[in-house]
Amino acid sequence: MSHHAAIAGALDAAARDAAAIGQFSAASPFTIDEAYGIQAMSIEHRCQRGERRVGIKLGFTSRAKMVQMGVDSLIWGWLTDAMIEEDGGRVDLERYIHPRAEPEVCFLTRRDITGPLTLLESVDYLEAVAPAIEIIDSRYRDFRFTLEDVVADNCSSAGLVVGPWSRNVDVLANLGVVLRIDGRTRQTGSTAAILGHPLRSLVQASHVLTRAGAVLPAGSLIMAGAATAAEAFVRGNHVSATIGALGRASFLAA
Ligand code: 0L1
Ligand code: MG
Repeated sequence: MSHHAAIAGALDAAARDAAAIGQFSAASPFTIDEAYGIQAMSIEHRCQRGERRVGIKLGFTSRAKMVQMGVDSLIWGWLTDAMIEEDGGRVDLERYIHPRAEPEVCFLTRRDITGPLTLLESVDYLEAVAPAIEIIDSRYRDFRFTLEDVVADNCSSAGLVVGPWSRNVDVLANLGVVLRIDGRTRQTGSTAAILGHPLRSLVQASHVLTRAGAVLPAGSLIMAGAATAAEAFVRGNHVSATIGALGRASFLAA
């Protein structure tokens, strides 16, 4: 087994068992392209266990997230069906190591994305939009990593809660974003913080997929990236995200 395959196996096991591990890139550096290769191998392990790819997530699409994690590049990872948590339901913390919640916009696509899109074209690829919460959960101890390490770790993808779908695509430019834990406001922001406009995440998604040689089928989810920093939560917390006119997504950590 190659060294990169061994890293992919270790990251997959850490996610499956919700057990933190150390970083890899300090001891044996790898490039960003190699990190995406490791990510692909690690997702393949999930698919072999019966999980299905349902979309992708973009990360670090806002300054708030870049500053929080000390990086300056947009990254992306895969979402699988096993990551979907019920809106308004209970999220079982046994599945997670040290989860954090971040408010996001989620897109549902209506056409296959087979190549790079312009901003104007991107609207035509949208079926619906929803308020959402991404639950990120780095597999690395203390939530610390290099850019290469986090990409290899599928960009900390762990869970997502998607609120009510609507066709409210025209209002996305500057919606108020509020993340609450137990009713107390913990983060506020605007959808304008997501690359200037959340639709730009769709454009970026088309570019990263093209670079990866991947086609995203119609009916896929795209998480646009957080407008604010992420917040840690613990058992018993009620977590909600409100995204202006899109509405609210929420869960109880159990
Ligand atoms: O914005 C993001 O979803 C980035 C996720 C990867 C980094 C992190 O764990 O914060
Ligand atoms: Mg995110």
